[in-house]
Amino acid sequence: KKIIDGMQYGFVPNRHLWYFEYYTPGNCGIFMKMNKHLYSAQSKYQRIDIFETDFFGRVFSLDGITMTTEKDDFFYHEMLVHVPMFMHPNPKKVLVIGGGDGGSVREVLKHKSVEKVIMCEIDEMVVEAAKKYLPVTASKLDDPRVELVFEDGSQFVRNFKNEFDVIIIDSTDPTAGEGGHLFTEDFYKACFDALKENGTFSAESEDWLYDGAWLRLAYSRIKKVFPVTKLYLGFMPTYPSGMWGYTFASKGVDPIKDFDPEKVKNFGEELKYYNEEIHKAAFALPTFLKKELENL
Ligand code: AAT
Repeated sequence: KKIIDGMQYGFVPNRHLWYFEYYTPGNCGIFMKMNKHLYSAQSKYQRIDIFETDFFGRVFSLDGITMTTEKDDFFYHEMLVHVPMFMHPNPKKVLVIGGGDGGSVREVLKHKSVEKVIMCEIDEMVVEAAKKYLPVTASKLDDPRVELVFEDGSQFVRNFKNEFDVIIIDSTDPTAGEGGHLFTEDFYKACFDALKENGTFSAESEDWLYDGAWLRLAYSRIKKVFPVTKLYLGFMPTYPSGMWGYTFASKGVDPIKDFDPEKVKNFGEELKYYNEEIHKAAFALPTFLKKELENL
């Protein structure tokens, strides 16, 4: 009886493959039972894997770190994208840096005002693999409003001054691949310069529990550059600790005082995570985190 129950829940270790991701500093992590390996390659920048699981659907990982799963991709992409998008009065031109799976671009294009999105992803092989094996996430990468650029985003953004309405940093961890370039003060300054006067910005900023040092560093560096800088949080089941940090920044717009909930209520496009209550709630921080940020 026990063995049959075990098999039903997948607890028989030797009849399938397992994926393990080790969290910083290496003594805990997440594991998933894999059904099938779909794609595996070593690009110039990183190892790319896409596989199928019963529970999370298709999973995309870089250097053994989970980037996207079909089950919870909307938790992350909706929070990263809609907070800065709704804080802009009329976003027309948007720059996404990283985000090769296409999830952020898909969310940006839900905003009808958008005329052009440039996605600058360093690794062309990620985009090719996503188009082939992650159709749900990559669904809008062929949209005519999208321009794909394959370059280091930290350099690319320096080509622009006063150009974008919204800039979104959908980058890998600072310790992985080429992600570190997207966590420097210099880079954030270049983003500031590339944004128009009422421009808004968001950046994935890691988690407090395992990667707190990076969260604090990202936040404090962005704060040095932008007059308005606010950390916000969202649930993200398949990222370390499940509580994910994002930083909102702007040249003046305040994400709470200047927020118009009616815009979200009347949006007309399907959103599964983000709504007007979540927008406000996401900026409420637990005491320990609030205190830490006050001292930065
Ligand atoms: N939306 C999926 C989530 C990601 S993917 C981040 C992407 O950033 C990767 O495809 C990677 O190739 C790209 N990238 C890394 N460095 C650069 C760079 N310097 N310029 C442009 N693109 C870059 C992020 C998940 C967060 C991790 C959670 N632990």
